Amino acid sequence: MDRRSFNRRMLVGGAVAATGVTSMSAMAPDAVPAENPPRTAPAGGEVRRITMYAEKLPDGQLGYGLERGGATVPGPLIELNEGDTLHVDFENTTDVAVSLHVHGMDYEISSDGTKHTKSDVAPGKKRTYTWRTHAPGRRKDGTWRPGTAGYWHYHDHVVGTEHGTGGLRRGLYGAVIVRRKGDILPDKTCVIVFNDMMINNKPAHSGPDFEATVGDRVEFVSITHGEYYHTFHIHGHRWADNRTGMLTGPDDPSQILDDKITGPGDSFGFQVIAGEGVGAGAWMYHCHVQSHSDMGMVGLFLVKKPDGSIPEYEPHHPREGAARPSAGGHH
Ligand SMILES: [Cu+2]
Repeated sequence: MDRRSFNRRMLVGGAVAATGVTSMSAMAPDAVPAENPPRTAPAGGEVRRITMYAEKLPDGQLGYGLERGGATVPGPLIELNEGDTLHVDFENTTDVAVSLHVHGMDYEISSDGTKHTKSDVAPGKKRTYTWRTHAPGRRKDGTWRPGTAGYWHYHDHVVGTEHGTGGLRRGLYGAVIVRRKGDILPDKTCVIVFNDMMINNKPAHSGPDFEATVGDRVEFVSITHGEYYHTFHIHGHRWADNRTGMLTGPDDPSQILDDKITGPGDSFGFQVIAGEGVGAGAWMYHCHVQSHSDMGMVGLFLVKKPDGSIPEYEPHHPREGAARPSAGGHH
């Protein structure tokens, strides 16, 4: 026990005598042994290699995928641990030059994914992009160097314009999560990209919806692209405005939010326990800019009871995974 939590327990203990509550219930939450501790991220340091394809989708959108014919919008979720290196063997199967540009990682200029550095990929060609990550630590001059851990994203930087405006518009984007040793791992991750007036490039008023069962630890990654600012809001659930979206303990001063402003290029993430304190339901998430929500920037977080039912819910549009004109997938 460090000095800070020791002092806290002492203070709480003092209050016990005054109020007469039992010492167990008054104990600082971090002092109570966890009954069923969640899985946590291991230390990084691995060198990994994946193949990624840029493809044209049947509806004219563009997507990234980990196998031929498997491209989705958003692209595949990439998860790393601080210290990992990722080599992405990238193949462009489309008829325009495409690139892979990432936020937050350490990479040499040759992996920038931009036209002026000639790190884009012509139609039919291949290129390897290398992303590195690192744990936090002290620099030689004594200042603190932050680690790579965070909710980041990758996208095209060359289709349409030298900023990839056309590629982003057509779906060339995805999420990267870098975890720190000890970070709590979720049961599932949902990636939600506000891109102009669309969510994950789906038509207005058509989700995407995400499913979970009460008690699941669900991670949300919010990414924004395009021309507008948005506000990400979810009903019935809250998060902490810090790196992981979760409080580290009773003294973590991070603000608790259920709505966050987000602009082009931004990303953040958080975890919730589905239905915690509120139960099952079709919990809406949406952009809270009123005209944007009215225009259909809305989806559902479908939290089921253990028996699979969702109270007060009548599906009014195709469920996630159901046949739709768009071939885009999501997590
Ligand atoms: Cu909006």
